[in-house]
Amino acid sequence: MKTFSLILCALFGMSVGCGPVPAPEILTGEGIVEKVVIPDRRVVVAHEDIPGFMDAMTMSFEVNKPSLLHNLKSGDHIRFTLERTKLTLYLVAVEKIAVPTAEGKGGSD
Ligand SMILES: [Cu+2]
Repeated sequence: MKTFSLILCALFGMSVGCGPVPAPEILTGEGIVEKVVIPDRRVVVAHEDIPGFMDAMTMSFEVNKPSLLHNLKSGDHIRFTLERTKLTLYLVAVEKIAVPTAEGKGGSD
């Protein structure tokens, strides 16, 4: 099968276990921000299932750019993008998503 895999490498030149630096796998998920830890470049997220990767859980993600954390706070509902390699897992993009609140009365602060 080695030959077969080499042929795939030649044809596609990507992550079939041949290149020195395999392309990262891109995954997306959704969740609720529990905590933002700026000094550690981390955000703790209660995330939903990430199909093919993880079940729903609360965990900490390292971001590749600290600026990704600037607009986040506890309670934000987010959609995020992860870049995963054999050795690393980084959160590389995040956007807030609006969540319709069941009891939203447009409260006045
Ligand atoms: Cu997880």
